[in-house]
Amino acid sequence: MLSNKRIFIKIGGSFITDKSRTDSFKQERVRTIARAIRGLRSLAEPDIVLAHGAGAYGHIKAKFYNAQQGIHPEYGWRGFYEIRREMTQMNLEFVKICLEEGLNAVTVQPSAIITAAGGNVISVNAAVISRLLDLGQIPVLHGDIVVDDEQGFTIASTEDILTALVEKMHLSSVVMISDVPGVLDESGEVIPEINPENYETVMRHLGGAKAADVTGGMRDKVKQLYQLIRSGKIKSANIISSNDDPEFMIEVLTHRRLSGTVIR
Ligand code: IP8
Repeated sequence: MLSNKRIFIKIGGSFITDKSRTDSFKQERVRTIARAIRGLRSLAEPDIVLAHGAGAYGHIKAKFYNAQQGIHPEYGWRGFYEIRREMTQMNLEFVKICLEEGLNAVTVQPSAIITAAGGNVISVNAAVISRLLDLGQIPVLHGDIVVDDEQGFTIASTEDILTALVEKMHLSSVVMISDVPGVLDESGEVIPEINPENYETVMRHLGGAKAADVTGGMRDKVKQLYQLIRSGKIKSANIISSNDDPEFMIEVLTHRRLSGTVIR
């Protein structure tokens, strides 16, 4: 059974879109995970904060407008508007499926509760997220473009948001659902555990992301999750993939079946 009661589940953007093509939302993948989460809630009733990456919707435009650096010398704020619109559209598709599958999912728009400075998230207002959890709802977050005190705007990845969020509220565990079955070693095998003994070696061989990804791909995820674990802010972190079977996902999420990479 679950050892933790408040889980942050991120569904990777590359898992639910094809990052090399715009408008490539993979509905059935979201549906499987939504069914698994509904099953999980009926079994163990954990609080869940659900999040999704930007995938093809945010990353392609973020790269084009160099949006991490803020106001563009030629395009000004256009990147901000377009990326906000893309993320709204993607999130709408995502939440629609969650609702169809019976999840009480409510979006909390990250750009309305987050500020950054110099490209780094500096504040998050977690009040509404906490309140929704207390009321038994599932807040939905996503990577976003956010206002930045120094450069107009910047990109906040889902992991940046998570890192800021744990300063404001208790989250016991994190599960990241990826397009790969876990963190892979040089020969393509899943690394079952990342801990202080092998962390440096793993980081050395983890490169950047495939396709358009402005927020650093797997290397950045492992780094941020490892820091959260080592600082004691979260107790467990898993990077897994999903198949088409919600029952399989429920077993993985309830730790009855081992899968992917655990970070300790
Ligand atoms: O997919 C990136 O979020 P991520 C957000 O969680 C944008 O890294 C808008 C590119």
